[in-house]
Amino acid sequence: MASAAAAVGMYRRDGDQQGRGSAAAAVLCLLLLIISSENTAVQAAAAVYSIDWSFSPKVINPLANGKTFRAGDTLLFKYSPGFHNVVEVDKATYDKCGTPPAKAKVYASGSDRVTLTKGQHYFICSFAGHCKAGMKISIFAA
Ligand SMILES: [Cu+2]
Repeated sequence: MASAAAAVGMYRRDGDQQGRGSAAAAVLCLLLLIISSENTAVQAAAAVYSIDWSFSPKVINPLANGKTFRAGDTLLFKYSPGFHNVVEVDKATYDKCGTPPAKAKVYASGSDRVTLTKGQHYFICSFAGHCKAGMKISIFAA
């Protein structure tokens, strides 16, 4: 911080005390801006995105259009319980709509909340034929 202010001062032709002072103030303002924008980003990350979990699943929340999902965001899968489920699977199972591994997490309430961790996530419905009919979604969280 102090060295950054000095470096800015060095490039000023006059190099007077007032110049150094305002350069330091500018650096301080910049730091405050960076800190406050980081806080805003953290707050924006805690979003809940409802998903219409169907044969053509889509994110209902219009704010999600063109948005990046972030670690900490929650997906809320909405569907009729008993008719579908949500299973988080690996990429291979997702790609071929295979049988989920025994350890795969199964959600079946019809209003399932999944908080995203960083990385790529794969969800399918494991009811016979549903995944192949389109009931699958892959979501990346930054
Ligand atoms: Cu289904």
